[in-house]
Amino acid sequence: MTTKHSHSPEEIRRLLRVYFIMGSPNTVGRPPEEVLTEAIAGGITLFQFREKGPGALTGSAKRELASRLQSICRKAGVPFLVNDDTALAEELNADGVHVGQDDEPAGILRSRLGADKIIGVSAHTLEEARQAVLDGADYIGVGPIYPTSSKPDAEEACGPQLLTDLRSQGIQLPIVAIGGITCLNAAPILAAGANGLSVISAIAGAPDVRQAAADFASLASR
Ligand code: TZP
Ligand code: ICP
Ligand code: MG
Repeated sequence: MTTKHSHSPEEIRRLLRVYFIMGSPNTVGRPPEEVLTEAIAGGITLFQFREKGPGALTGSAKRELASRLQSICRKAGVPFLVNDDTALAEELNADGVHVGQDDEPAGILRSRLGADKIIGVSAHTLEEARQAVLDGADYIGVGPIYPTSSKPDAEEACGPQLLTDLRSQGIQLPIVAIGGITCLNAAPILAAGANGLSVISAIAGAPDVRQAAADFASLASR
């Protein structure tokens, strides 16, 4: 059997603990560079550039923002992933990508990007989770756990129960939970078997971004 990924599951589980996702539509009037810098100071472990939604940048403006955010991550030693736009990820030599079920299949991405890139896939069912394992994904993103307003086309909230189910049916791949997560509702998610918390609005929209990230970091490293 060939090794499909070079990051160990232990390393991936550690990176998933506080997985911050952001694009310019998520920062409520503040420069994304500033918000990312504060989130890093608070202790985020992984970053995903997701430039989607009302007013999202495209073309060179998107690429330039991505490149600035990538530099901020690189200086801090926080891996930089790109959502969906695998061409942009390749152009920037990003640390990895996160794709949904309607995007390029993870198995094809794995062959193209190589073993050392981090590949994450959204999964909503046991079957999708099993396929992600076969495709050589490093982790799956499971959700929305709770209702969210950050993704208008999100599926119905699944609750922490889906995490319990995936674990009890033998899925051992690192899992990050997503969707409507706050510090107040995160405990049952971790108890149900998620390795980390993926968050947009509870960090990007927080009155004190650094403190919000730090609060998640202390929850997730327990
Ligand atoms: N995928 C499922 S829910 C979601 C995405 C991208 C949005 C998560 O955002 P928030 O603000 O943390 O609920
Ligand atoms: N999970 C993660 C980690 N990122 C996403 N963009 C998503 C699900 C939809
Ligand atoms: Mg997608």
